Amino acid sequence: MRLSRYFLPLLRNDPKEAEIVSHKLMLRAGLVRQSTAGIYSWLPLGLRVLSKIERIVREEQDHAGALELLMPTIQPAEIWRESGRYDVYGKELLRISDRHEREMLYGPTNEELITQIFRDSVKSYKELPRILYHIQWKFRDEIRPRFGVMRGREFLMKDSYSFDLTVEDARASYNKMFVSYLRTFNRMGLKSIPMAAESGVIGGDMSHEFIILADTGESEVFCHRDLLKLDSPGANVDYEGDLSPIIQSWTSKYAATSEKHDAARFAKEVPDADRFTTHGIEVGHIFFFGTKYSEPMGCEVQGPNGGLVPVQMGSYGIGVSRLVGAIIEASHDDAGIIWPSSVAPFDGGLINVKSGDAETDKVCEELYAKLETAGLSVLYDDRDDRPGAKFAAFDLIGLPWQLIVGPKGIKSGEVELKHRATGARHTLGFDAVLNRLVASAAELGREAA
Ligand code: 5CA
Repeated sequence: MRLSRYFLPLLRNDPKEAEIVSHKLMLRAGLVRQSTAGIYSWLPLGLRVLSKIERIVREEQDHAGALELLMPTIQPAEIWRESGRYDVYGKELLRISDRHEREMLYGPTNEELITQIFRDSVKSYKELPRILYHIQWKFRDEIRPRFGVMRGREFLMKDSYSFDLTVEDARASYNKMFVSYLRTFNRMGLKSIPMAAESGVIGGDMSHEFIILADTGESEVFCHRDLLKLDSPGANVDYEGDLSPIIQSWTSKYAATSEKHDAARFAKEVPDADRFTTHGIEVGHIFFFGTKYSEPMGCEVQGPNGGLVPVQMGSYGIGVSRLVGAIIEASHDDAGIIWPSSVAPFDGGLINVKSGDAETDKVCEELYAKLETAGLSVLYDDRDDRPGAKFAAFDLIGLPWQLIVGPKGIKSGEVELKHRATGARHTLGFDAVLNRLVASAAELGREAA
């Protein structure tokens, strides 16, 4: 993509309305613009990140055996009356009425709708277990939307729902989602720690929040240091096998957000040197709630003995749009964002230090064409601007590498490759730089597999 033809409105200064670093950087780097409180438009660069996150979430859901569908944003009030949540949900629920005065709502979550779909279609235990998911916009009329996309009113969520015959089977589904979450966040370059949680308005008696660590995160977290050293399950994890040893390794050590923190237990269970206190951001939340919805809504299947049994259910959410902010909180410096390669909007940037100089333009055009042909996505700064302004812009938007091409280097057949995360610079010949970048892209592809 040529920057001269792109839409990238950068801001020089920190916008006043932004309190936290990710919100500031998302506005400054031209990722989003606020439409009204807690509601954002995604500009081209931001949308590329959102789509990449969505893709990783989808791949890991599919890998765990979940099936994608798509439910609408608008739901009828009746099914929420059936579950009993229409009145309980309070002002966070955006209630709407259509031209026939029929009561509707903008979905804040989808337990009711998926339960309705399932009960109308599945009659026998032989069609269980199933996990269904979608990635869809939600609306919650938060009393205090803040921190940009981290706590929006309209936000993109991946929500999955599991259906099982027995509590034991439901636990196996829960474990599948648990493991897939560890993999999902790990692929985004994040350290996530599952923590026992309250289930609140969703209900149920088994629940974990997935918290990613970031010094600037909203919640205070307390955990055993050993959890930081645990590896995420590999791509070869067998989702049909027994996942409980993995769950065990992640849940046997102390970890709690301030809401559930028990200072006395922390002191007793965790030796002094292993106590770790930091901040974190909730990027996922999983729930097992048994028959909380299936019973009142009559979602029953014929069991092995012929009688009707309500299905055992769980739900599993990931804050897809929140993750864009959360990743920035976890990965930035004074100059701007540092995208992990797997979610970066472009693989890298190509900076023409002297646009308009025939020789420099020619080398840049050639490198650009070759990189694109090799399958890399490159943001090519072909604008007529000061080199300093270009460097600052690329540090701000945080692509993993910058290829800097100027007349001086060209004379000796060389260009400079800057690694955004470390600041390391290498001077390389044209072919060497191409080989290196193509090899690193291939490496990333292998990691994802
Ligand atoms: N039905 C369940 C699971 S599908 C549910 O709604 N869970 S939740 O309320 O915990 O939301 C799931 C995830 O969505 C959260 O972990 C969080 O990452 C994200 N999320 C929740 N509220 C917001 C919000 N206001 N803005 C941005 N992301 C949010």
